[in-house]
Amino acid sequence: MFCRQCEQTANPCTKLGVCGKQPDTAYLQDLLTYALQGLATYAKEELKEGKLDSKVNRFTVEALFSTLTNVNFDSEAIKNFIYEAVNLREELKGKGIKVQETEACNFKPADSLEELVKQGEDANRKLFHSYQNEDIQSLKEITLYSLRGIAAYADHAAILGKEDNSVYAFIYDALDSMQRNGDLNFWLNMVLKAGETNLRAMELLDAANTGRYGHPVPTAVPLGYKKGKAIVVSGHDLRDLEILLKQTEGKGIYVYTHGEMLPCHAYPELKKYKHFYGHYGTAWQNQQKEFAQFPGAILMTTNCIIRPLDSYKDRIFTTGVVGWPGVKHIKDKDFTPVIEKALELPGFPEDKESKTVMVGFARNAVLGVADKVIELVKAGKIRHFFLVGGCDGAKPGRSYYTEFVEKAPQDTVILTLACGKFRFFDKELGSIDGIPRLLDVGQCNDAYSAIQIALALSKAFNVGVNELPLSLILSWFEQKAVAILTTLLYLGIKNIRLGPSLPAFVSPNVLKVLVDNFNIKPIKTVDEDLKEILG
Ligand code: FSO
Ligand code: SF4
Repeated sequence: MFCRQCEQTANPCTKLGVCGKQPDTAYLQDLLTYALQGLATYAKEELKEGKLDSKVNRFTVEALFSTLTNVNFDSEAIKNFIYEAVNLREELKGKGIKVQETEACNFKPADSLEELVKQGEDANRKLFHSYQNEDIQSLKEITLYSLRGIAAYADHAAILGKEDNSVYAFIYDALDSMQRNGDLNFWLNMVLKAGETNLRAMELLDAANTGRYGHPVPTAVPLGYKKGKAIVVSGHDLRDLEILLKQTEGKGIYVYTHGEMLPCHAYPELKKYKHFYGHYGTAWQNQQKEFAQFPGAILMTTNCIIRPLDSYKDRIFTTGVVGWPGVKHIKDKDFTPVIEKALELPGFPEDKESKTVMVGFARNAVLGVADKVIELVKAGKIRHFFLVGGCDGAKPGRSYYTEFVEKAPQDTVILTLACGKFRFFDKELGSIDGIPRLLDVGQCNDAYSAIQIALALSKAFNVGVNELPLSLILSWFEQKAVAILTTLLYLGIKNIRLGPSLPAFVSPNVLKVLVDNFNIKPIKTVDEDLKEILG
């Protein structure tokens, strides 16, 4: 196998993914990507004509989402996606659409899993080793990983009924182009187009979430628990959580969030459920320890799942595009097996009171106090804003982000989002004239909200975003973060500090372009970076 799509890669992962992905599954995911390229060639034309069945759009984003880091480790599930991609391609072909065919247009999947894996080895060569130029390869990979991130956002939005053909059109175009010869400029443009498309996908998701569940409102979330039966929900999917809350109502079960589900407590239409109690645990990479101690059932709605330990393998469930071999998958959103499991298990023996954390500072809440914030900036009471956000992970270098927040001066405000916040989410940072110094904007899926806050501030101060007293201190791990990064580049945002290490798929020349044009910098030490930013 050859995989270097995430931050924890062994650069590349070749024998077994650091994430736990087996070589066979990795090859099948490569084959799926290849099959999707063949499908895209036809879907692209059919969409242009306005004749494409929406099932192809939905299928494509789900299939791409399944190849994102820490989503689907189940070879059987990936195999089914491959067959379905080819079926859909043949269906479109049968309509007589004229296309300029590529090899992938005629790919025939083998019958056995073993043979498919062999075909996957070939697909891997095509995807990662058949290039003349490492810079074009680098840009193609940035595009592919962004597509996976865009697909994740588009899938979440579509689940709640928000779609836009421009997003699908780009996905098909990029997948199709990957098999053709584009020069460096072509691929540089493609990366920026990915950023533009991702902005649209995130906008759709923001509209979907706030349209259905209301705008998040500042909310205190308990980190303790209540005596009684329990289910913990992880991942990112608000709809799954809503369905589970409805199905558990009146059953004597408390529902808790884990990881990226924490911000769900701030949505009016979710927080209204009395048995939606609090937050359990921290970020994804701590799940083995935390789930082992949780006395109830566990539901994974999206990334990031890691190898379930035997101690909880029989009480963890997956749904949506998530999969782990041998773990019970809920297909139809009937969560009865999860509920029955929770009722069988002991639950928490007694209440545990503990501190609370504040969530719900998404764009509507923050912009609601914009006048006050602007006043405080003008009065010199707020000197600077930092957006300390992004993914968490296991590497020791990630303590930089905790230290950064601890050392940020008292007259600065920290905006945060995504699972990286668990390194400091329960710190008491105080407030500045009633404005909390730590503002949780939401999930990584809410990056759109943070962008809107920055754009509104730049309008209020009548300066460009790059001239605002705002610095972006980002941590990345997987492909949603890659997509967000391309969006920031598309918006012309400069001086981003990125860590804990730079992506392995960015070639030295591509990095130079990013540094020269956008002044992207790797994180240094907290003291050096703070000194450089604040002068
Ligand atoms: Fe974290 Fe995982 Fe949300 Fe990522 S849970 S690391 S960017 O997949 O999705 O922030
Ligand atoms: Fe390695 Fe990351 Fe790929 Fe997993 S997703 S195999 S850890 S590069």
